[in-house]
Amino acid sequence: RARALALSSLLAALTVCGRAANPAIVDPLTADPAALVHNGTVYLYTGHDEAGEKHQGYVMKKWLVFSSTDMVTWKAHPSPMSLADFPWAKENAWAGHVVEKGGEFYWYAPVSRGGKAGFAIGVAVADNPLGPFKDARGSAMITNEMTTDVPIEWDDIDPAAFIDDDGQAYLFWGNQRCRYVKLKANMTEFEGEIVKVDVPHFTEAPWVHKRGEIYYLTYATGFPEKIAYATSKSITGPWEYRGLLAELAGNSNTIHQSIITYKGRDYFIYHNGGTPLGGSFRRSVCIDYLYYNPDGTMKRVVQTSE
Ligand code: FUB
Repeated sequence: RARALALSSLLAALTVCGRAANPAIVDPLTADPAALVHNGTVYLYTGHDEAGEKHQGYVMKKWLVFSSTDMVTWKAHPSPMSLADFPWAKENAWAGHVVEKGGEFYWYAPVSRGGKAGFAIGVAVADNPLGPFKDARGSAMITNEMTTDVPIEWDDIDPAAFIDDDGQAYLFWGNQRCRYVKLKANMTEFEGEIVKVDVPHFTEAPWVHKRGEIYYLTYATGFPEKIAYATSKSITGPWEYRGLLAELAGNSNTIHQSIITYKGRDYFIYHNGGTPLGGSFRRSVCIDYLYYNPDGTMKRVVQTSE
């Protein structure tokens, strides 16, 4: 019995990997956080940076999920989805986003189909936030062929879903150009035109949230990236540029933010290259507080290490 108890505490310790400092998760290496608050728990979906210390380029084959009820202690769960779950994908399990609708969890994920086919965005579904998630369509929902005005293979990445107060869901995404499209009620198909979003100096990583009557569109700008934001009275715009929200992330060209409110506090969740062997391709999730001004604008995020 003593041995069994020791083993179970060892297993418990192995699955708890958060800490009250930044980076908040140091092992495994995690990137592109997308947080979801559901039934009193925060689910943190991330990519997994697998590049070796000297490797210059992303090596990302699966996604990870962690959960917390205090934003400090993060429990690691088995990987809920990998490239293999999208048979039409070849590589690059990049920045995804999970939302809940009608008791189902929809994970919008960009993956590369290889070569000129470029990136595409698929959607997987699960009946609980920890998965396992299964390809909901058997094919990509958004493809490079639909957005030929930006002649690069990686412009259809970084999906961010948003469900408005009337239940209508939207998918935002993009690199170099931000776009959105309305989703059908089934969440796995879109309807209507793909619309270009007019915000300045857009690099990638859109994230949309609403607070009170104000819609916020935060996104990466420049390269190395900072985070800028715009506000609107409507999810469909027009968007008013509001300036920078966050500066460069330490030792990483990208920062990829996620914003949530949890237990009365606002959080800015992002990644940096802050572990001893970290860098742009070996990133780690960080968490800092986010503060609003009385007029609804956001204060510049102070990135902390402790
Ligand atoms: O992790 C791969 C890419 O790096 C993401 O899609 C971008 O947002 C940037 O974080």
